[in-house]
Amino acid sequence: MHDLKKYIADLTNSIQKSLDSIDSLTACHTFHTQFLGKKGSIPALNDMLKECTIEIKRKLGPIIQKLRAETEIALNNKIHFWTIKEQDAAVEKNSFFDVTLEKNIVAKGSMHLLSLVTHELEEIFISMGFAVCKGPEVEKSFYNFEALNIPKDHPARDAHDTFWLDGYPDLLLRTHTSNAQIHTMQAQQPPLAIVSTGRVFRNEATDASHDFMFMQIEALLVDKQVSLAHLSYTIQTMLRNFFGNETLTIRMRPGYFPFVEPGLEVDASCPFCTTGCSMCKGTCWIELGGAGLVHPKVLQACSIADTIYNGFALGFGISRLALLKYNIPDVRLLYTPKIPFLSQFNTLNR
Ligand code: FA5
Repeated sequence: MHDLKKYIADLTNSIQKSLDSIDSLTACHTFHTQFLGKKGSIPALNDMLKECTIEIKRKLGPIIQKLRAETEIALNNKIHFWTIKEQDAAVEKNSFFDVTLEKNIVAKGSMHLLSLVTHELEEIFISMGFAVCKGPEVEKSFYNFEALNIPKDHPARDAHDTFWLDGYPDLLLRTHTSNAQIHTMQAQQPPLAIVSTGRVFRNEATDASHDFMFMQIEALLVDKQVSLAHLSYTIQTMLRNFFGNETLTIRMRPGYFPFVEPGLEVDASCPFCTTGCSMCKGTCWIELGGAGLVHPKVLQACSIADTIYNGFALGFGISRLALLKYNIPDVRLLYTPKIPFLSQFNTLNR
């Protein structure tokens, strides 16, 4: 036990040193192979633990699990940082232009509208003191469902038609960004405030407002005495900043999500019609997302004392926010390779 404990402590130090020395996306991949990959040092710890007594397993199991979760989050943050840094460097490199060329010969690329909107939303949350983190797109069922109080056979799973990975019974493409809540709370004790954006996947038919792959933004705040007033203020600040001086009407109504109690649905009035259209399915309202106070069972699943702490969470569709802000009539247009359509948004690039 003592030997393994010391080994874990040494490994934690060397993980930290390697993390600090990451200086590129390639280094991120090397780090992943060395520590988190199939033959990496962290999965190897589980093999070592298999040989130990139940008592040692009980003591060291959670420590290994925590090390893994913290390492995954730290690596995801590095990947996020280096992706942006390397993209910026590439843009800068290509921004050289030959003054002797005619103006219209130099074709300029730009960031995709969804990336712009994502950065805009992240910046709003950063200004409110939230930290940015990323959750994995290929996920274990535990993080996508069980830890979020959605056990097997729960009817709420029907709303998340899931892409499971062939040959890996426990792996899926995440159906929402709420998995980031669990990774965060396993790695960090409160107070905490994070925002997490990214792609999510659902095996469902597409229409003007639904796609099988879309983007969400998730925010989570855990502290003492958090109330619906804090949540409502955060949603209002987010939407007010995002839409500028909003002309949209926002409504909140009770909603059910197993991982929050009470739960809310947040809708915006349809900007495309006043009497009902295909976008709002005749209701004149477009659903932006869900929110609520974190369910005590979710805090317990992450070993956070629910008698001391509580929190709020929200999850919104980024694609829907983009449609509303830029009057785009069909979500599927965002993934077309139609340059004339996409380049309309070039002027928004900073
Ligand atoms: C969720 O995914 C919850 N995880 C949100 C949440 C987070 C609730 C935290 C409470 C606390 P829902 O399935 O309703 O909830 O999806 C959230 C939003 O994603 C929707 O309101 C909508 O804006 C967007 N969305 C859902 N399905 C699609 C789709 N197929 N295509 C595009 N956007 C979608």
